[in-house]
Amino acid sequence: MDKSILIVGGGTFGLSTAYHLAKAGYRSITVLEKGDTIPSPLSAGNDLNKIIRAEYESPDYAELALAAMEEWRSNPLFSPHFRQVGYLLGNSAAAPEKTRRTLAKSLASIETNPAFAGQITAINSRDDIGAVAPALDGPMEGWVGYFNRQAGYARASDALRAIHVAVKELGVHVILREAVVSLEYDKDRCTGAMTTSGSRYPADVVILTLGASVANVLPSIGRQITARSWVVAHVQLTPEEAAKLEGIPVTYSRDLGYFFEPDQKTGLLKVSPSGAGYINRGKDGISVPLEDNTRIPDEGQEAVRRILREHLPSLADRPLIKCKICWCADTADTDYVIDFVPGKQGLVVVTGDSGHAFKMLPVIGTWVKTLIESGQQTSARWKWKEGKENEEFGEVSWRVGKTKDLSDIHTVKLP
Ligand code: FSA
Repeated sequence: MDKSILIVGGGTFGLSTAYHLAKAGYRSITVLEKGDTIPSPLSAGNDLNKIIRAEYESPDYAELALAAMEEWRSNPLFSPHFRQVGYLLGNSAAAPEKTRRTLAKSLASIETNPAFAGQITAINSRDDIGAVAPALDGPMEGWVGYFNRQAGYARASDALRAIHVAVKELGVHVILREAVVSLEYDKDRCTGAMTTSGSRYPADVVILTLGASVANVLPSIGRQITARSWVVAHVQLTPEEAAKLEGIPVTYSRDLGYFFEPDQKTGLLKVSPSGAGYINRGKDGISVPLEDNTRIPDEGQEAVRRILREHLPSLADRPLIKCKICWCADTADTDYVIDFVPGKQGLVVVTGDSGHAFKMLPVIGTWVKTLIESGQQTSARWKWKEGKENEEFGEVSWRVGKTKDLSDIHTVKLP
């Protein structure tokens, strides 16, 4: 508790870590955030919505997600930002074998888990869709999957704002506009960090929670973390249109992409195409995020419209607004990396979200606390993955297609 803690990165992982350490009684915690606001423009959590679901092929993650969901439901810090509207997960008629198999595994994993008893409805026909989501008036012919009542979404930016307020109340120093340029060492011990402003932040434990940008500060992690991005777009609804879609489930056609209940305050509806994502490989072969995330691949627009045509055709020709690419820190096996950096003392990484971590916001920090206090990562899956090349790995079971490099394709900035 007397150890001073420096958390580099004020996003989903960083704020959850600060929150749980502060709650546990750590008295000297500083969070450095490069962006000028929280949620930071650089954070993947800076998003209207994120999916909250607990079905995982791996029972371990399912258990963690169920614990997180319990917090989303019952902890007053998180519950105002959670909407348990259910999750309609399936494949369109055109879906490839791969996403059909994934879906079958996902369904099998929850059918046998008592935590989901009575929550799941198989969807085998257009009428079945109408029964659980009557407001979806697109063709969805041949669309099959299931509806999981025990799921929904978080208003992600709102949740980050709330946890930011909470950590400040707990005495955490959150410093904005401070970008770390280098870590400081005394032999093998990490003693703190230096920022672009020339300030030094000494600490007993330095925790890097930099998401997709982590290789900028710790290049040696570049082989196990690949910055990979997906297109996010929104359409503007009128208040009447938004009201009609109030309460629709998070709907994810594995082969096409997903969308959320529109935000009733702003009328914004978020849509995101699936696929294998976009990287930005520099000269050294390591993919790191682009500075500007507001340009999207041309093909992203058509992919968004295709999702709308299939599910909500009256919105399919609307202008797409607030478009961006959202950067994830991908690992080859989609496991997070939560560990001490080998060969260094006092230096921890918490990264590798692999596009499935926001739901864990309420609990991530508890894992980091356990790591720091036990002095080693006992869970094999979250260990530093020395030597594991993060090359082509289209084999992530829920993704289809091939990753593209943004420098090989045309991108566009929409208004
Ligand atoms: O945990 C979740 O259900 C979020 S998946 C959202 C997504 O866009 C993926 O579909 C995509 O493959 C990538 O992992 C980024 O996150």
